[in-house]
Amino acid sequence: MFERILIANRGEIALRIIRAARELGCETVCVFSEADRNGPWLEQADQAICIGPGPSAESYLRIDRIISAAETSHADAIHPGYGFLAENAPFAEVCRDCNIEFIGPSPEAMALLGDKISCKRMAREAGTPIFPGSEEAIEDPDEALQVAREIGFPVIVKAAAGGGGRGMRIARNNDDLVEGLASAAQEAAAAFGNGAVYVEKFLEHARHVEVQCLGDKHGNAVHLYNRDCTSQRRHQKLIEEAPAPGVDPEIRDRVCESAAAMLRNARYSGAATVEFLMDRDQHFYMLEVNTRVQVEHPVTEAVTGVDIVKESIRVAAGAPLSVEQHDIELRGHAIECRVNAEDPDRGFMPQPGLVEQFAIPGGMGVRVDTHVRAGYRIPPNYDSMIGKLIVHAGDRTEAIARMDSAIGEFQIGPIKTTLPLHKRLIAAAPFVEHDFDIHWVERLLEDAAPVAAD
Ligand code: MV4
Repeated sequence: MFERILIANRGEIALRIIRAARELGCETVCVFSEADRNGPWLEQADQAICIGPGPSAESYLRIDRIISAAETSHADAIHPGYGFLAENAPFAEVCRDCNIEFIGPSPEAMALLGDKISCKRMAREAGTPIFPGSEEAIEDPDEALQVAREIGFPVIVKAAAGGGGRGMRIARNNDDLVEGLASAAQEAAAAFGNGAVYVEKFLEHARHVEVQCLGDKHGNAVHLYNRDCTSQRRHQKLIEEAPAPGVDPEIRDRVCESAAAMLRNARYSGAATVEFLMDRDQHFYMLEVNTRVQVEHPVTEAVTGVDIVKESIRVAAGAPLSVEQHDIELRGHAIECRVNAEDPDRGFMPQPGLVEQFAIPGGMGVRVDTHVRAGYRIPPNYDSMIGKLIVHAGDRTEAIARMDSAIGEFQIGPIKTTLPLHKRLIAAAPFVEHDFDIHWVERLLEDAAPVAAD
């Protein structure tokens, strides 16, 4: 096992990694920016090293400073968490060159799955369902038009290096397609330094269902079943749950096993999530693979009992997975609400500033992952997520009731948060009946009056 892990992240995920590392007997080193000088999570680390000013580009994204901090503190591993450098293959490569274990996949596996064209090829080979479309990068408009003739409109142009909704264009006719191809390629070249694009069938009404997987360095890969992340706004997830409701067990098992097979073929080590869209008839289509631990990992931990962060550290240290596929069973239902310091009544405007009141809910099946406490000042520099409220119960109906009760207990002020919106969302008919799609929250926000203050 590692002696000392450097955590190249901040906030709730830094705290989550500190807890896992401590349980495994590892010391922890946190790097932090000047804006995070008073971050409560830093008190829990064995050491904290300032690596620069508030802007991420001058601190949490500075590979040179993070590596220097690891070397001076004699850290033998780096956990990247999510965001920042978590899916940066060159960073994983620098770690390897410096003899520091990157807690995550090899740079090769990360690059293979990070490129959506090669990722789709891996899926095809593993029998993971994908959208019909081009198998390689599209070189000219005629190729794109030929693909569209074969699969039919609407189609979507996507950047091989894109993700999270960037570099996409929907095309409903030939003119759209020729235009979208050029603009997507141009945007991708500027944003990612890689202008490669591909074309696939576009699905209008879908649910976002993803499969949590874990791999080790001994050729093993398992899945921890699925999650539904359909409740989102502008590609920002709001509510996640496990398992995904309304998926027949036989279909679920087949898709989950195909996701694990894909990672096994990629010789993948660490935590990964294979994302899918699911249509009304439970047809699945792979979108992309996230090569990191995700924000929503706790709902899977709740229903499987597997500590995903501890497992990610253990496999990086060379241990085999502590679970085999047949050990992993689903128990009950879990829901997570992301608590963002944002005002839903004002276009989700971020609400940095002093948190004066912060009383968290508790009780059976209630988990709060947060780095915040009363007296903490939210810096304006970073993501607005200040915590996650996760509930676990016997079934989905009981989990919704438990979430409603827990939201009622949560008191945060004077800053505005997404909690009052969550209370409304979990009570709304489309959510209760899981008769929803990826646009349902945006539709509800357009239709309804502003959220009342709590
Ligand atoms: C799609 C799609 C429909 N058809 N691909 C958006 C983010 C990126 N991960 C892929 N995305 C989509 N890809 C095909 N072929 C619709 C989306 C999409 C979406 C996907 C998941 C969650 C929210 C979304 C919101 C808008 C569009």
